[in-house]
Amino acid sequence: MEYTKCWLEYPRIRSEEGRTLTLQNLAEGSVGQSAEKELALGLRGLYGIGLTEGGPEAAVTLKTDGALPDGGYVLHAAKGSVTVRGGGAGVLYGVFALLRHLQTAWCGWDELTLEEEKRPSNDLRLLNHWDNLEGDIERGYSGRSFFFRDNQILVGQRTVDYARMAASCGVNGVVLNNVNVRAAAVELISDRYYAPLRRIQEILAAYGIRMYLSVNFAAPISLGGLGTADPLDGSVQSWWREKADEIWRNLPGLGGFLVKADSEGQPGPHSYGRDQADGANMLADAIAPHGGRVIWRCFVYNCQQDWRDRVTDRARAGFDNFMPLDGKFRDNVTLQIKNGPMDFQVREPVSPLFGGLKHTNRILEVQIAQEYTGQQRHVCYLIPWFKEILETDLMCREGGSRVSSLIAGPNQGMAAVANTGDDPNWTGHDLAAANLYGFGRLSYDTSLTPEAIAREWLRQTYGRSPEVEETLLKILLSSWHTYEKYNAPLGIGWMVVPETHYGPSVDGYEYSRWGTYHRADRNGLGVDRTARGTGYCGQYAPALAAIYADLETCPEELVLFFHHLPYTYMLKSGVTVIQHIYDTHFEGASEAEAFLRMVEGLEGKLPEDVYRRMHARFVHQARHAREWCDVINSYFLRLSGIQDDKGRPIYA
Ligand code: GCV
Repeated sequence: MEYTKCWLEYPRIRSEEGRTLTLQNLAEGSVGQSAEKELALGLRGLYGIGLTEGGPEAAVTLKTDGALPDGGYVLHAAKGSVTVRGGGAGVLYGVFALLRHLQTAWCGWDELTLEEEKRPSNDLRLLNHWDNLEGDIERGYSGRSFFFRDNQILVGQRTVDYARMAASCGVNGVVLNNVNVRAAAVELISDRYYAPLRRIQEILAAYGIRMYLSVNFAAPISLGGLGTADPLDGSVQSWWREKADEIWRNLPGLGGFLVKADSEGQPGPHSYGRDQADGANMLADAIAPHGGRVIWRCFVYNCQQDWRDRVTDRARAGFDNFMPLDGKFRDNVTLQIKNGPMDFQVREPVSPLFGGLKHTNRILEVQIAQEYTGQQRHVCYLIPWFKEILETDLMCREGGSRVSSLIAGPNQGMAAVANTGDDPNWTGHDLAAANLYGFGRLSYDTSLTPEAIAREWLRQTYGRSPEVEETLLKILLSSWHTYEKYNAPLGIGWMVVPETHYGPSVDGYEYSRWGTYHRADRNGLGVDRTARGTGYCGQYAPALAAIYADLETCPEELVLFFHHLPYTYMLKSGVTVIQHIYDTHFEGASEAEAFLRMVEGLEGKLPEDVYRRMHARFVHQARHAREWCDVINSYFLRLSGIQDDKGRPIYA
């Protein structure tokens, strides 16, 4: 199927057809060759300029520089002469940066004047694919997998273009398969799949990307025929050691394993009375001789809760399970922690584990697959949200403890659950590609602003049209807040249809086993997570815990996450909780309607197929946002009996 190249289309800036530039390529290895290929592609597209081999006087020099850290680069451009020096993949990143600057400045080749030095903010910048071997994607909203189909591995030009896109925004690691490792996926670490996996690995490696695999903790049983997967059992340990030798013999350079253990039905060390460190360390020891890393997820909670039980609080689970183990993990283990304590809701506080852990490597896990944020049918540019998370100060260290600094440093970083599939535009909604691009850029450089990232992406994707750029920028930058307005109010989350996680269902999860409750009654709603309630607040450093526990200082957008409040409680914004619910839902729905009108103004200014795809999604979003508004407002009017003070239509 034909597909777009997203932001790597290289629309023509001006024609210099027939011109050639000399290139001296001193960049090493397959990454050096990719850097040259990408430069050639970019220059041909942007200007029609060709490249020819040159010597020391060449117009462009690419060079590996061992003094720079992996991924760092120095870029110098003046009067048509360009030098890019980089450490490891840095030379490739420098080339992509050069092409990006030419497009954002929208200037001729000779006109760019630039001195830029960059080092990645994060060591690990990972995409996690939840692709299944059968070809479906768990929580995938852009078609089917382009890695797997019918238990076969797909390798082709699309794999190469995927690697190009990922590298162009700074991604340096990719987990190919779903963390729920079932059926044939268990056999990814066997002879059945090594040969095609190696081909994918080589493609990724040429773009500075390490491949990782999700593995099943019980593989010694299902694959090895042992009677146990107990991490302290000698036969299990030697099975994994021998397996690791075999894996790395076949896939040298593999980054390591991603593991979801003791979570939502996946096996893990708890089944044997062992803790999470016992499990992670056993795997870490097996793969350490090969330089492998275990990325161990902290999404461990009781998904069989009784809704009648008001003491157990799912939000506490990550911290309660992992905090006592701080310092017990091997160096080649990194814990991967979801941004919030629940599960990728439109708004949550930052997980207290980021601040609590002092002696353990950490990765911040976010989700660009919009599971709870509109499933790539609603526009929801998530980079402002991720930026807010990175800037949150957890008040756990003298001199500042923003999340961005807590996850910086060796063997730490960021991971995103990917939003790609085999749709012709890769991400379902054309504008969802901004999340893919934006995650990479932000994880590479956490100082970037969401606006700067969006502008870069728009300019590279749609060329230079001020009207297109300003209109889509406005939509992107307000889209997360708009989505939040018509969703569950004030941080409480979870008012979605169970299973699909799409569309409003206020009580969908209220009487279920998932530990996700809003506790609404005729007087009020919210969960008391202060010391009087579940005590979750106490998992933060004392200064921050005090801020959340006090209604005077608790950030308003999270107030129902931390407190149970009457509908008549007066918020600092000057309206009651119930009036806030009505107002924001009406606002959200009319903003979605306004998005549609704005996009309609772009007819004839965007490529026709892009316009058609986008328009259909905005029509749906406007209608669906109205549905959200009406369901939520009607539910709370019926329950509270309190009228909207503006008298708008609500279906009592
Ligand atoms: C891959 C949520 C999703 C699941 C997902 C899980 C996880 O519960 O709904 O589909 O499983 O998170 O992050 O492991």
